Amino acid sequence: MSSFNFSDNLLFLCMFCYFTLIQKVLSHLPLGHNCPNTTTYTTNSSYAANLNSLLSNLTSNGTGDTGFYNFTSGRNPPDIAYGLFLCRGEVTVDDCRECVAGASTEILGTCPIERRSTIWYDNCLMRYSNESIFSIPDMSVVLILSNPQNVTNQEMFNKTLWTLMGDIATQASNDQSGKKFATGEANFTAQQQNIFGLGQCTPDLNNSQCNTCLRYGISRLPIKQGARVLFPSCNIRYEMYGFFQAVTPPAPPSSPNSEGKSGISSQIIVVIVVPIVVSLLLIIIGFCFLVRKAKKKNYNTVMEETETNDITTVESLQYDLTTIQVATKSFSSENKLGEGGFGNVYKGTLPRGEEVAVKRLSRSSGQGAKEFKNEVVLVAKLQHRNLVRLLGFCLEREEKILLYEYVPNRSLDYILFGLTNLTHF
Ligand SMILES: *[C@@H]1O[C@H](CO)[C@@H](O)[C@H](O)[C@H]1NC(C)=O
Ligand SMILES: *[C@@H]1O[C@H](CO)[C@@H](O)[C@H](O)[C@H]1NC(C)=O
Ligand SMILES: *[C@@H]1O[C@H](CO)[C@@H](O)[C@H](O)[C@H]1NC(C)=O
Ligand SMILES: *[C@@H]1O[C@H](CO)[C@@H](O)[C@H](O)[C@H]1NC(C)=O
Ligand SMILES: *[C@@H]1O[C@H](CO)[C@@H](O)[C@H](O)[C@H]1NC(C)=O
Ligand SMILES: *[C@@H]1O[C@H](CO)[C@@H](O)[C@H](O)[C@H]1NC(C)=O
Ligand SMILES: *[C@@H]1O[C@H](CO)[C@@H](O)[C@H](O)[C@H]1NC(C)=O
Ligand SMILES: *[C@@H]1O[C@H](CO)[C@@H](O)[C@H](O)[C@H]1NC(C)=O
Ligand SMILES: *[C@@H]1O[C@H](CO)[C@@H](O)[C@H](O)[C@H]1NC(C)=O
Ligand SMILES: CC(=O)N[C@H]1CO[C@H](CO)[C@@H](O)[C@@H]1O
Repeated sequence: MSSFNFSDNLLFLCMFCYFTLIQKVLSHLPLGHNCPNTTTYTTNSSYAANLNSLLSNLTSNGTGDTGFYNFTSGRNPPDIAYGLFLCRGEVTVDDCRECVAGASTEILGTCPIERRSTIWYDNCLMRYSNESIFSIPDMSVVLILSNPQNVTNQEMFNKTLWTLMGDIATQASNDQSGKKFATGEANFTAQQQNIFGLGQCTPDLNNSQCNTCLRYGISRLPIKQGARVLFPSCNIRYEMYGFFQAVTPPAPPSSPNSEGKSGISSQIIVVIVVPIVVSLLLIIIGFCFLVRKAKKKNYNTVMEETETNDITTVESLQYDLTTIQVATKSFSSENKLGEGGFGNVYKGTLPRGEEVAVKRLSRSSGQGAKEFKNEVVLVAKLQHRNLVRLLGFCLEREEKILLYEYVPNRSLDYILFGLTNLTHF
């Protein structure tokens, strides 16, 4: 039995073509940023000069093994720039440095004239201000990201989650290593799944400030299959998989079916069918996009208000590269299902046992990370029962990866039939 057939490959190919039409190159993607436009400076002011020197000092000192560094640039009060970065507790020195370097350029691109800015990444946080920000807990803005999937037994899940996150808050705020960082894991017996949690404060906060910040974050946590709450001074996160590097997720079960390696069988079919299917898909996806726009109020747009000014909420379809590497046994040839001009497809098993098809786009693709992500979110929302479901994506270290539902036996007819059906929805 072929475990992965032509039509699946074709669909990946088409999705990919669609992405390439719209996108350009970018590398690492911020989770969010905040910079109130009420605090602007002019580009030839001495604040600007101090800020530049601050950012280059932060970047050049991004090797500290605590993953945290604060710096003050300038002497004359109105123009002093205060800044810091914080890397996620367990990321390597290299990843930290890379993230900080990226952040220091991105933050000036995103917030070119604001005196006070914060930018959040998966691996790090960077912020600066014209007012001292050290040893002062700042929860004035919050970025909340959550997985759109609901949990089954919400009440029980919440109970387990609160216990776990409470322990993490206590641990992180009393962290003897000075990092103010803790991770933890709890069994959610109702689903026989583990919940993995993380909490971290900027280490300039004292224990009680850190604890207060983390607990405020916990009170803002959405109850979903994963969520993050990010403040300038602390952040918390939980997922149903081991997303931090300190914990290795359970080894994927040994996969016996590695025989189905034949992907595209006939070049002629490709030449004829691909353009047809691509155009069909483009038309249909474009159509769906219009439909979606028209029916927008039926989709839960995830913007939320807080008592403070700015808040952004984004649905998190993003998977960690580590998770995907574990799922595919580091893209082993044993897990390979097929290959095409745009990249290879692997079978993977997520920590919770879910089987997925992992499309690893080739590096030369010239994709725009931001557009890539937007499109993924869009396509994921346009799920249709006859289309291979897009589950998520990964954008990390030059990797662009799409995760699809794993469907062992699906014929081209089935997909074509599904597509024609789609026009009636
Ligand atoms: C600041 O942003 C708000 C909304 O985000 C906008 O209405 C306002 O015009 C902006 N002000 C300036 C000076 O750009
Ligand atoms: C920081 O900038 C804001 C807006 O420009 C200003 O109102 C505030 O007084 C400044 N703070 C200091 C300490 O200079
Ligand atoms: C730069 O500074 C000069 C004087 O210091 C000022 O006249 C000029 O308007 C400034 N330019 C900008 C773009 O702020
Ligand atoms: C660090 O900041 C100081 C001023 O505070 C500046 O003189 C120096 O050039 C900066 N270092 C780098 C690498 O930019
Ligand atoms: C870093 O922050 C501490 C307070 O937490 C402060 O005492 C120190 O001066 C800061 N360092 C720099 C270089 O600004
Ligand atoms: C999650 O549950 C809420 C109601 O509690 C519902 O409105 C929403 O559609 C559900 N979302 C998903 C993705 O199932
Ligand atoms: C979760 O539990 C906490 C404490 O038990 C409670 O304060 C909170 O409202 C609960 N959240 C939800 C969504 O049920
Ligand atoms: C979760 O349960 C499994 C077996 O049921 C056990 O091996 C594991 O240690 C438990 N983990 C925690 C954090 O309790
Ligand atoms: C932490 O800092 C706050 C404000 O700076 C202070 O009121 C509090 O006493 C400090 N707590 C400890 C345990 O040092
Ligand atoms: C504490 C520390 O390592 N500071 C260094 C930050 O970077 C500047 C410029 O490279 C050095 O001069 C500091 O010694």
